[in-house]
Amino acid sequence: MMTIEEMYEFDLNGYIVYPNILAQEEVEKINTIIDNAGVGAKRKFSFFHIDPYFMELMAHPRILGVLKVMLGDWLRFDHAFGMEMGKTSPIPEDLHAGPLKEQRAFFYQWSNGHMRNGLIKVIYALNDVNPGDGGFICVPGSHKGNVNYMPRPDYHLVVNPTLKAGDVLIFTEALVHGSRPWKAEQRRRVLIYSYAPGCLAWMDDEWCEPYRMLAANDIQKSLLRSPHVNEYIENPDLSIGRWPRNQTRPAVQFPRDEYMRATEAKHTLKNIKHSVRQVVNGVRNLGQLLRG
Ligand SMILES: O=C(O)CCC(=O)C(=O)O
Repeated sequence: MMTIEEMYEFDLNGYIVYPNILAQEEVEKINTIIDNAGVGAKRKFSFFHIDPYFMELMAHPRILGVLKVMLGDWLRFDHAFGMEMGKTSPIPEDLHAGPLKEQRAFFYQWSNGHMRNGLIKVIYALNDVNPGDGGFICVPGSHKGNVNYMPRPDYHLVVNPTLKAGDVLIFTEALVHGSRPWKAEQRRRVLIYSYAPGCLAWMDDEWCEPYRMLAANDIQKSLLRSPHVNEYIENPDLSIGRWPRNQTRPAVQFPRDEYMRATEAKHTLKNIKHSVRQVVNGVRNLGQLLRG
């Protein structure tokens, strides 16, 4: 659900911040998972394979309520990635997207009293963003622009929204947006989940394929379905992923592909190395104890 004030704000700006969606303990938990998995050191990183928590986040009930208003009940998950930046990271300053780019796939429209978007991105902030820190930037209102002009990142109308760790910033890809180099001492880390109307895809469907086997419930499975039009009846009473009465969901076997096998092998190797290190340390400590 979105309140009328939230819809007004999103319609005006093309983005909206929902504060405190994640509690501080959840933020700490996510940061610890990412630190322990050692994936966050890259500027852009994948995270679904490291912990089931990230699938739960894909189907965050409060955020899904908002997405249903923005994309319709038949919405689907499209792709996700994490981003990490430090003060010295070589981040090129950029602005991209907008309603006139990419074959106009990033549309923002209203019809029949409903809002519709071609692609929505949900940014989970995992640290505070104070004024001037950098990170996400955008041109508010540009999702409704009609003039084919891409401003430079230092353009006077560009904003760099401030956030608290645990806040969620949702924007339409029709918004002209991008990144600014990170200036704060503390590193920047975000998780970005993208969603599309059920019949559309931005990313090649193969992207979701390895993750389908990780879905733990019907809502997660349904969000990971491939893009298609179906005889799904838009009905606000149906929760996402529920199929209309008299229609049963086909049983789909999600194949384990090379990616998942490679990921699992990498993790098994890491665990073995960890166990070996523990044994070596144990033997070393025992030796010291016996000698001392
Ligand atoms: O958060 C950022 O730094 C930019 C994200 C972005 O440009 C995107 O998701 O398309």
